[in-house]
Amino acid sequence: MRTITTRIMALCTVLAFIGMMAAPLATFAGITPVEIKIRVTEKGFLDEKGKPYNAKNVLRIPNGARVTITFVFSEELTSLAAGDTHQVAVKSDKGVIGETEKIWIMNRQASVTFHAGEQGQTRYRAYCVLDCIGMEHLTNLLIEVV
Ligand SMILES: [Cu+2]
Repeated sequence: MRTITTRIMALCTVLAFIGMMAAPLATFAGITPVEIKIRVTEKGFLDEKGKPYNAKNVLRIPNGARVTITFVFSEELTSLAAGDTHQVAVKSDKGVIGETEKIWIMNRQASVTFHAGEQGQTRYRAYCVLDCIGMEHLTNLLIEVV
């Protein structure tokens, strides 16, 4: 009888241990990766509906998620900027965490992937690193971890 009790207790201990180990894993895996597309134009960074990102329209990303931001070259063909090239860097308070390839009419999109909130970061910003038409509107895409 005593042996059975001991075995049950041992089993409970093992199960409790597995539970403790599994809980953080489940939480981590439970956060769905986020994919966001952002249009890059001489007028600035726009969301998929064409609405500009600015101080009032901040891009929000969920804490802990693996985030991929795809920057899409979206200059109008009638504009001089159609011949332009952009390249977007993403920066946290600690420095640059990623940079896209160059995007232009023949290579229209490129992505940056990172973990939102890594190392306690609460915000990021993105900007074009090239001298382009409209560069003054491509200096400050605000990204907030929520
Ligand atoms: Cu640019």
